[in-house]
Amino acid sequence: TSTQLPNLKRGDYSSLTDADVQHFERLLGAGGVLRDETDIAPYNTDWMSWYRGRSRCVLLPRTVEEVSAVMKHCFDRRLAVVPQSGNTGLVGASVPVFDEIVVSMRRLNKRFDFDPIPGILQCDAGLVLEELDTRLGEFGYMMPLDLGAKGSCLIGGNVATGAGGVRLLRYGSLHAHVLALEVVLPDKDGTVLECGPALRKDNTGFHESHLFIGSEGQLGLITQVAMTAVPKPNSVQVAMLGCDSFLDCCKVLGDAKRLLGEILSSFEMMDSETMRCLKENHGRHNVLSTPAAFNLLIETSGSSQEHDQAKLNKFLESCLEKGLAVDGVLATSVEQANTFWALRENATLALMDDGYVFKHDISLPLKHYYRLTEAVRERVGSLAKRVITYGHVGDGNTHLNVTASEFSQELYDRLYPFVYEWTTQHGGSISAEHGVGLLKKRYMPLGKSPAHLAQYGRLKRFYDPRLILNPYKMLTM
Ligand code: FAD
Ligand code: S2G
Ligand code: ZN
Repeated sequence: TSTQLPNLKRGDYSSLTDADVQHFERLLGAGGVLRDETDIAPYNTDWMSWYRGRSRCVLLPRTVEEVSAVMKHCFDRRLAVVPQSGNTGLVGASVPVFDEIVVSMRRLNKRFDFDPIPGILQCDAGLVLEELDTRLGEFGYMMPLDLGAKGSCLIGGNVATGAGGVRLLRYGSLHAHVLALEVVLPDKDGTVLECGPALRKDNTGFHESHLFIGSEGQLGLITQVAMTAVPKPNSVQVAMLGCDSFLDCCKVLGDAKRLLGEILSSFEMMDSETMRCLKENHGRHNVLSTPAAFNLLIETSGSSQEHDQAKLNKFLESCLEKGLAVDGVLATSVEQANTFWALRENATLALMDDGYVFKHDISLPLKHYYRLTEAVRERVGSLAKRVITYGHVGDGNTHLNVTASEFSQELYDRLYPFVYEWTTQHGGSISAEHGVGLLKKRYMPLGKSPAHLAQYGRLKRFYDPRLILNPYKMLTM
């Protein structure tokens, strides 16, 4: 792979035997065990094709009992395991490094229980995010998170990565919505851990469900999720605004929070390089007639079309009158609103047509948000084809992406560790929502004390005493 693999050597895990395979086939039935190289290939490679593992066995359990029996056997035999859901992760955390067994959750997708009075969902971890959103729509509800991978990612994977996305600004993170999890532990019994009842309030323990949010398959296999859904808004309005400076974007955000208040639901940004890439690679044109250095996508979600449209119109006019924006347009139809969102959602795909992409998912204090882009642009110069930045400005999450026609060690060395050192030196986090995985493992110590890292190591060993879950990633132990 062209992404630098830290010089890893295979741990002292057992190798798969025919006896193991027969045992798994007895547990899961023939359809639950993949051994054919072609069938296994998509489970060995991540979405970005940065990493390629050499797993010789993919298991697809259908029930928590099957997951438990599998983990009991893997513990007994000290077989390394990679939990996998939609395999849309962007840090190399969902695929094997060597011959780890992949335990795919995609067949654990039967249970869907929703109580529309409290708005509480209890479901199998293997349900696709978009399917959940659609099914909740029948009750006038929706999922509190939305991301470009919604058609493939599974809710168990979303919880395991602590996924953010474009609704976080309004509805908060998964920590605000997960009420309880069922998790299978990698121990001698394949313990099924019930992390609490599905209640809005339960103050009787250490709230360990939160430990598994963002745990990246390190601590246990999430098999059931209980979480709150949110009422589907009657009125969704979308506007695009063009700003000449990032400082103006920040002022617009401040005004949006004040003037749009409770109906503000998304505040995304695409810089001019992103718009150029969308046009050149995907033929998608900016909807603003005056091209701007920063293109904001602002969405409101409320209960009254008339009220919300008036509010958003008034807001746009105010930004233009104050000179904070050079151009602005309010979508007048759902189709037009979808065109605006298509710009933001296609940024990821459009930049991949450039060739090799160095991706970033970083949180920064807003005053530094775009300074990172400027510092990287200056540092890499003509080594990069493009330095483009889009992201969830509303919650300080930048997706700085650097493209080149192919992987270049020289460009890699100019970028790393510079990008992550700059980030932590400016009070940021090296991962805002995608996690750490393999991609950022070596930078985990940045901004974290040895005591902090040692604590993570103790927690890991407490839940995974034989270190069989998702080895080689995230933790520097
Ligand atoms: P996988 O990729 O299969 O697994 C992710 C991690 O979770 C791995 O470490 C895996 O071992 C672990 N895991 C998976 N299932 C379980 C389980 N049941 N129990 C325990 N561990 C498990 N992410 C965002 O946060 N915001 C975005 O806006 C966003 N946009 C994206 C857009 C595109 C086009 C793509 C390709 C990805 C995007 N992502 C985004 C990244 C990715 O979609 C998320 O990280 C998502 O939550 C991964 O879910 P998944 O089901 O694909 O999990
Ligand atoms: C997004 C995922 C893709 C990317 O689009 O919000 O989280 O390009 C990202 O990093
Ligand atoms: Zn994102």
